[in-house]
Amino acid sequence: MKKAMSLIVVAGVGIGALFVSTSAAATKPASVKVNLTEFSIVPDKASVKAGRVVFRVKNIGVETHEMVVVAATSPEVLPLKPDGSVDEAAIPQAHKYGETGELKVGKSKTLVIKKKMGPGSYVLFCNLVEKMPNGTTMVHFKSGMHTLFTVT
Ligand SMILES: [Cu+2]
Repeated sequence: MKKAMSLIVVAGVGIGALFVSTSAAATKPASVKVNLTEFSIVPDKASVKAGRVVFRVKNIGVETHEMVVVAATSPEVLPLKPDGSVDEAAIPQAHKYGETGELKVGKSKTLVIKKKMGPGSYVLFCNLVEKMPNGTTMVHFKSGMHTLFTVT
């Protein structure tokens, strides 16, 4: 009887250890480095496995930029404002995954996506609209500052 008890305890510890190591692997987020410049968004990998994702975003350009993450099949399907920037208010909350906010030249930000990213297509984009001294605007999204990102 005593022997049987200790066997059960050992088995229990074994299962516990297995569970801990499996869940640790599952919660370790995928890490993606992203460079922002005029006018492109360049991740160091085009896809990651589904789950937690962390974007390490750096502005290597000469102007302020940002990065917004939304679920979408392509940049072309995103709703636009008349000026050609993305109408973020028209994107369902469920499709929004986070954003860095404005990053000045040379600045970095670690964007931890709070929701798990499921398999599918996402668009990373900069939605800044600059007012130029001559009164015109420079719309970063319209200038091509977006890229498709895949979660498998
Ligand atoms: Cu930008």
